[in-house]
Amino acid sequence: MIIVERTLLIIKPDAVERGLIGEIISRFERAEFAIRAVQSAHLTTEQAREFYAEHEGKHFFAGLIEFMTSGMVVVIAAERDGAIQRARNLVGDTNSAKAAPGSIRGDYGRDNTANAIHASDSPESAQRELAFFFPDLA
Ligand code: FUP
Repeated sequence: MIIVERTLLIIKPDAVERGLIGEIISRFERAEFAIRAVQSAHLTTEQAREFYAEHEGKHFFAGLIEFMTSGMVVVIAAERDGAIQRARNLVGDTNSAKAAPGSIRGDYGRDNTANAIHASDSPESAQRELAFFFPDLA
């Protein structure tokens, strides 16, 4: 049985600023994801802190919030079977320097923080993150 799954992607400020929205969305479309919702946003500090609440208290938290609120982002609900793990594979390692060539972070990320894209890391995270940005999505 094919289980269609949704995941939440965020094209981060570094990638938006460099004109990579189309390129990144194309990678997901070529990988047979269906784009179900897209929204551009400039996150407030409150939104970024809530979205990344699990990282509060970590050494990189302040820098992460500063970066995520530094410019426009594009938030995407993307769907296909195995969407969460498949998206993580396309995205690559958190640390762009370690991410495989051909992965989005490997090709476009700068470091551990400015790493081009977010993708939900589990079904629980996907559910929470999709509800956070797209509460009306069926
Ligand atoms: P990921 O799921 O790959 O985005 O990675 P994490 O959930 O571990 O981290 C979430 C975000 O925190 C990363 F995308 C960027 C930021 N981060 C840092 O800024 N420095 C670090 O050392 C680790 C993570």
